[in-house]
Amino acid sequence: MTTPPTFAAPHKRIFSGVQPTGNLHLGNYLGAIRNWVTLQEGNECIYCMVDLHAITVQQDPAALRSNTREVAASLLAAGIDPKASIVFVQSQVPQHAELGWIFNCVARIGWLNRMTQFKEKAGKNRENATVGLYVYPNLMAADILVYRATHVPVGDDQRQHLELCRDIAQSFNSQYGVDYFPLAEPVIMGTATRVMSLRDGSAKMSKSDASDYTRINLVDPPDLIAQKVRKARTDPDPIPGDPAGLEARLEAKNLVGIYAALADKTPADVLREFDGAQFSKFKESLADLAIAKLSPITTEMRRLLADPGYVDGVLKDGAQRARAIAEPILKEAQDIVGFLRA
Ligand code: AQP
Repeated sequence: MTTPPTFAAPHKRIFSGVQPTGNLHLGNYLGAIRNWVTLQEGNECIYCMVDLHAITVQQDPAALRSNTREVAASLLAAGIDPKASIVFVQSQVPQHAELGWIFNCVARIGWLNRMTQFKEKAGKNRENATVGLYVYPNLMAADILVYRATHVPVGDDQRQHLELCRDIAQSFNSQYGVDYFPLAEPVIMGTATRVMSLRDGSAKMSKSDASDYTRINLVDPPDLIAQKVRKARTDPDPIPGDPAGLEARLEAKNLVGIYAALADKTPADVLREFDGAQFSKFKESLADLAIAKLSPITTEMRRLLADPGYVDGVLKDGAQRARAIAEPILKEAQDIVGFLRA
């Protein structure tokens, strides 16, 4: 019997991705990007525009290209430093898709059948969903493991996919008798916020929602932000003095949560400050705060987008650095699987 190869344990490395399916919104910012900026301090971070994931639902090619550049510009404008972190586009690093195929042959259909996001995104007409949407979590596992990343900042909505990534790593390791892929840990950020739609407190704020009034985009000018906040759905009751008063008031709770996240306060602090105020008054303060926090990002983003050559250059450099890490890892994985080397 041959002894299985041994590998040095992977060092701490953070990976996360965002779909270039539209303009980034306040949910992406408060739930993810803001934390990615913080994580750069003292960590090796890899941040990716996941265009292979984006095409699991139909995309207009020209829009996909411009959204990819815009999302990259938003990350840079929000404070992702392309010298400290690796920022790149998934399709420019083919090792993701190659490892993804190996994982298609490790993951089990039963595991994918349990993924709630597939059920939500496929909707009633599941037979008509793409195969790509179904195997999306296998590719997400490859995104993480092609760097042997150990930590992944994920929103609540992605937790189940990260669990699947751990199952795939464990199954690969045990199937081939190696200790190769790490079981990536979620990075729980104290300030991570789940931001809901401005029109429906039970649905998450989303890039692909048909109505633009459900979300605040990072590119929105101040007057549009103010208008969206003014039109946000609420109820007729005033602001309660403590969090118990927000139970079953989903839209009110969402707006208070957004204010708290933007102001770096707890919802309880915000409720104490606005106890008894009408929502019309609270919305004015919320709009002012959102404009103050987002305007510098929007301005920087517009500056960057006026120079697409710069953004493309950052992405090209990022893809080169990403490939330099991913290539030897994919080769090792292929050796483990038993592929004949070219
Ligand atoms: N509403 C949200 N609140 C908090 N965090 C959110 N994220 C997305 N929406 C919210 C987090 O942002 C990161 C990038 O997400 P994504 O673009 O890869 O995909 P998504 O979660 O599917 O985001 P969208 O906006 O809903 O896109 P579409 O409409 O294309 O599906 C992730 O960390 C996510 O948790």
